Amino acid sequence: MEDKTLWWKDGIIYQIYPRSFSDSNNDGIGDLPGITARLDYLRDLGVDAIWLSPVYPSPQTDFGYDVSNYVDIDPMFGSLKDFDRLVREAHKRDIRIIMDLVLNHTSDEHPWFIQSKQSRDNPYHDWYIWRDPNPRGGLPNNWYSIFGGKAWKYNEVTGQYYLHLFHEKQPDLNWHNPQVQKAILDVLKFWLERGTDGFRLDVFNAYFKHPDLPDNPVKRMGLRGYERQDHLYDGDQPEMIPLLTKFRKLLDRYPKRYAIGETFYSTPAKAALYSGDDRLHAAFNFSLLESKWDPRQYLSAIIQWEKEVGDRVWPNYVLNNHDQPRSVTRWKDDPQDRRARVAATLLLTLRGTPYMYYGEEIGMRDIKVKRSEIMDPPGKRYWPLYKGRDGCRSPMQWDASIYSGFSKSRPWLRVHPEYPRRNVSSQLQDEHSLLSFYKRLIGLRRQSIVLRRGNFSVVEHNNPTCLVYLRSHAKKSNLIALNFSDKSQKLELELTKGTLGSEIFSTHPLQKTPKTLDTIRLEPYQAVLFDLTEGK
Ligand code: TEU
Ligand code: CA
Repeated sequence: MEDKTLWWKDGIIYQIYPRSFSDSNNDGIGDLPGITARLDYLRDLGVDAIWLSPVYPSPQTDFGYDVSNYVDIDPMFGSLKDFDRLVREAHKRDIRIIMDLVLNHTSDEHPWFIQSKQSRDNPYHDWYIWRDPNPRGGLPNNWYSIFGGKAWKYNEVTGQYYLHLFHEKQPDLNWHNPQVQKAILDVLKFWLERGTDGFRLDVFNAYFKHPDLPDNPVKRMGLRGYERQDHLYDGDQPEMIPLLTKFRKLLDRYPKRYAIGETFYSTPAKAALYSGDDRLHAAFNFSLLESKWDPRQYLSAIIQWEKEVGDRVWPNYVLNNHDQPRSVTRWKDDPQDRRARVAATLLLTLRGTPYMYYGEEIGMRDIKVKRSEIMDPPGKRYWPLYKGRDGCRSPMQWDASIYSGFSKSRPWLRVHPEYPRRNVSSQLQDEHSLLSFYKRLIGLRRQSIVLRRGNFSVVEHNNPTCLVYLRSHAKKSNLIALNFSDKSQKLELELTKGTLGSEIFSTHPLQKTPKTLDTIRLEPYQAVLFDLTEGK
């Protein structure tokens, strides 16, 4: 019997950026009823869970990552009733709902902070990180904000500075205060009781700062001040693990719940450290997202991750999210989505939970944003060296009608101009589209224990054009061969000499008859799966 509580091991998780997915009331901003109306699409695509970027009340300075109330829904997105309906309707379709919890900081408009800044003896004062000016009248230490400038903002009323690792409208919570911890555990409970299936924890490993707030060592060059420091004291403190254990104990009181952390300045080692039976189920490793279009880079990222997780931790893989340029835009030069297909095959045949980002399945590209149109705070600050994250957050391209069927009014960000050609509706009708490709691939993964649970092993090291690996489970194994180049390639593998293999999936027309795999010929950008089980 398969253990059904481990849905998150088998499942595919689809990230929705709610502002941009589907707008039900035509105010130009996506919302919860909009998402509910699209659930059949997501079920047919074959995803197992949706991660919703934040939908809580928020001044929207960082588009929801600045929360002013953790236990409600922003009217812009709907109501708690709409949320309950979304959960109900999703569950009917066997889709789970994962909420994004932004707990490193709140909005400065959160009632806790409004209290906190009133006076030094306000009961909420110690809920945030306050410091007197240093004796020479300057900032408490040398820390920077990731979004630009120093991490400290002066408050006249109390004569103190508060810490903000992100925007000054995102003050950092004081996790050393037990009352903060208790209040946040109550937030988790609130959503668990409402039937939420799990959480994505925003920059969780930054919650704790060293209690003495020492200066960070300064290092090499970098665009932002933040990048020119070694982050010894403003993240990854030892208090993190016991806190995660508390979170986990709470989650384990409810059946089948899951939590993944957004590892801030992630490395495979860090992501593995924070995951396990007594801490998070998973922590993000972004090494695929950070790899260049080179099979050796992808392979070494996978090998390193496999080594870190061993069989203690379950891996996860990400090609896209709301903070980085979309994969097809990063790779450039992919007019026929050939790279997109190779990468999709990789994502969906690796050992680990695949994460998808809305629109990835139709190959959405980033929009170009003019300076006057920039919405994202770090983009405003660093233009033109860094243009911010608006590019990957454009409205979902549903069909060829006005505003791509996302809304009947002008959306908050521009729709990508290629939407009349690239949209869900047209790709659903075309069996050769990227969307149809994703659906077939997801379908294959869903019914294959080898792909979902099998071991991973490398077949070819140091191949500059092809990525080749094996997935095996019990007596079954699949060989996966991906040609990253626009030339055909020939593989002569020790491992498959004299072995019979039958193609079970390919970007190219399937060769039905099994053949010996003494040499494997790959067409340009071909991705192919062989079943090695028969004929052995
Ligand atoms: O992101 C962490 C983060 O700061 C980076 O991914 C950042 O977006 C990148 O360096 C570009 O500046 C999380 C959320 O995913 C992000 O959307 C939020 O803005 C941030 O935390 C603050 O909550
Ligand atoms: Ca709306």
